Amino acid sequence: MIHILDTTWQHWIKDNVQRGCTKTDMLEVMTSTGIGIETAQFNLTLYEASNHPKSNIEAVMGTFAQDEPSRKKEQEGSYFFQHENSLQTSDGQLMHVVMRCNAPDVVLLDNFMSESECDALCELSKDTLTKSTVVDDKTGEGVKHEARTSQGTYFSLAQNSLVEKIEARISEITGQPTVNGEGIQILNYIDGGEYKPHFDYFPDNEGGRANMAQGGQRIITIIMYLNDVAAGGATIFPEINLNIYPKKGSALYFSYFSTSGKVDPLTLHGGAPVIEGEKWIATKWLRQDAYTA
Ligand code: PD2
Ligand code: ZN
Repeated sequence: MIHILDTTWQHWIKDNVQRGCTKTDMLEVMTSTGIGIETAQFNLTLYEASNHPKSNIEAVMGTFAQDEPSRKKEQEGSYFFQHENSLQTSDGQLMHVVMRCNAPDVVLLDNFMSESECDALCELSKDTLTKSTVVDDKTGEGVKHEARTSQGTYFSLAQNSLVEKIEARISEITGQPTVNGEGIQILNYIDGGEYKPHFDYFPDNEGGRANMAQGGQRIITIIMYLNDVAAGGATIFPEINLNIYPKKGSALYFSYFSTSGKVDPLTLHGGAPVIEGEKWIATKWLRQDAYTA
């Protein structure tokens, strides 16, 4: 039967790959000690796969010898959805985990919000929409840019009872205090409106550091889909070839900041152009610490 070899062998494979040994030579040594050929081949393939930069296999492997601590270990505890297929927040909202990816840390929940909550958020914001901005590299201020062609508006924390309820729900599913959240942002995309791929965490430049002076780095994003979109408008993760299509009431969670302070470039993401109809979302960005701007 094929099996995963113990850590001594895993280190042996790693050392020999790094020394430049050929697969054939390694297989010969391994089989000469009594390891079956299929197990030997399997473990070499597993080593290759678990060391690929975009690998998710280390989460399954766990023990495989790596130079860096595994992503999975770094992210443990960073989210709430370790084992649940569904969860109910204390306000009675029952949601289902539709999809989960460990590296990067991405979770899709349906029924995060009711249809009437989605409609109310759109209704409350439709008269205050202005052109969306991106963070300027130098000043850290919001500036208009062709990469982001939506219009939007912000709610302040607990601005009304609905916003307060949604913020409490977000706090429960992320395990983060509500004061660590930036205000909920409502975005509306029409006619080809898009948000080109970007990172939600701040870059290590002047503008980024100005933004991090209060509240620290962004660590988690929640995108809540407030309507169904006739065509286009997916949230895309080009590094992992993942597309999430808007579904009214569902919420997309992703985190990108490890306990050791590293950000995760695999969370590069964007909003694909809306082809037909319009797209409404609510976005919440969570910081490391309390944020009061
Ligand atoms: O509209 C989206 O799907 C989208 C894509 C990327 C929203 C954001 N980023 C965001 O609000 O950060
Ligand atoms: Zn984003």
